[in-house]
Amino acid sequence: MSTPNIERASTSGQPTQGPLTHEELQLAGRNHSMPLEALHDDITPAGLHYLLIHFDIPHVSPDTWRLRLGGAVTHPLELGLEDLKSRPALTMPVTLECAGNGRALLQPRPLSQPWTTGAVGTAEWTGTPLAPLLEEAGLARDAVELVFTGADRGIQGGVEEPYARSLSIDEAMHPEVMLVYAMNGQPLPLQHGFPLRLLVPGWYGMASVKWLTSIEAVTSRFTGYQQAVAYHYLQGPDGPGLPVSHIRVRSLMVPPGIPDFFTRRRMVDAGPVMLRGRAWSGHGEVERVEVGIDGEWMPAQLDAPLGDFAWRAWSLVWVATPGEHVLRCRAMDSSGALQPTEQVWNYQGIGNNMAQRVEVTVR
Ligand SMILES: Nc1nc2c(c(=O)[nH]1)N[C@H]1C(S)=C(S)[C@@H](COP(=O)(O)O)O[C@H]1N2
Ligand SMILES: [Mo]
Repeated sequence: MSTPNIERASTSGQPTQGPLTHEELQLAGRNHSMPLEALHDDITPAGLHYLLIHFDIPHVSPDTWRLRLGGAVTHPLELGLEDLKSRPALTMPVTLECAGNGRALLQPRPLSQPWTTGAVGTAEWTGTPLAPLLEEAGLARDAVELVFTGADRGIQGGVEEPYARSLSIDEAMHPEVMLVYAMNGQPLPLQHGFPLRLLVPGWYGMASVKWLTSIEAVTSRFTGYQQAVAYHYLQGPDGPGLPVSHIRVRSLMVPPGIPDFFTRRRMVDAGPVMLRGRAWSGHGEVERVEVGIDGEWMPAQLDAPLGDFAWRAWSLVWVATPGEHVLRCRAMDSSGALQPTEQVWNYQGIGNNMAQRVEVTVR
C-alpha cells in the first residue's frame, strides 16, 4: 500500500483503540463536516453544510425522474418535479445533524465515518408538505409505515440495497415533514439529494432520504438495513437496542482567536473575548446554554430561536487571562436533557453529544 502511516481496518464496524484507518480516511475525504467558523451565521451556505453519502451520488436526470407514491394506497400517484413545485410550498430553516457526529471522539472508536464535531448545518429548505400528498393517495387502513427509497445503492454489512428508511404513518403525517427541492433558495445541489429529498425536521439526518424516487405504504414494519440494523443504540454487536430518531441536545462554539495550522489549537489575545455559538435539540426548545471556563460553568446569553427546528445563537463575554485554558459549552432543552461532560459510549458511535472542548493559549 502507498500510505504507510495509515492502517487498514481488518473488520468494519468493530471499535478500535488504534490509529485512523485507510477506510476512515477514505470516508472522511468524501464526507466533509461544517467548519466551525460557519456557526457565525444563522444559515449555512450549501458548500459549508456537512455531507453524508453512504454509497455514490446517483446520476438522476430531472427530465425522466418521477416520484412514485404507491403500495397500500387507493390512488397511486406519479409526480414529476414540476408537479411537486406547483403544489403549496413551505420554506423553513432546519438544523440537520448526522447521528454519528462525535463518533471519532469516542474511546474506543467505532469504525465508520469518523466525525469529530462538525456534522451539522442549518439550511433554509423549500418544498411541499408530505401529509396532503398522503391524503390524496389514500392510505389503506392496514398501512403501518411508509418506506422512502433513494436512487443510490450499495452494500453495507454484506447486504446490497438502495438507501431506504421508513417512518410510521403518525411520524410521516407531522406538518413539518416535507419533500424538498430547494436549499437556500437554489435547486437542491447534487450532493444534497437532487432533484428531491425527504426532510424530517428534529430527527437525525439518516431519516431525510436524498435522491428520493419512491414512497411506499406497507402493511408490516420495514426491515431494510438502514432501518433495522444500522442506527440503533447498542452496547455490543448484537441487538436489541433502541432505534435512533430525534436529535439529542447539543451546543457548539466558534473556536475563538486564530488556529495553529496543524494542531488547530487556538491562540487568543488577553482581554475581553466574545464567545459565540449555536445550540439545538430535536426534543424541545433549547432553554439554557452554559460555558465552562477551566471547569467553572457560567450561563450564556440566548438569542431568539431561529425556528422550531433550527439552532439558537448564544454568546458570552470571557475576560481572557494569559495562560492555558479549556473552554467548554453545554446546552439543556425543554425536556430537561443536558449535554454530558463525559462520553456516553455505544457500539455504533451514535448520538455522542458530549460537551465540546476547546483548548486555548492566551498571550
Ligand atoms: N439516499 C440517501 N439519503 C441519505 C443518505 C444516503 O447516503 N443516501 N445519508 C443520510 C444521512 S446518514 C445523513 S446524516 C443525511 C445527510 O444529509 P446532507 O448530506 O444533505 O447533509 O442524509 C441522509 N440521507
Ligand atoms: Mo448520518
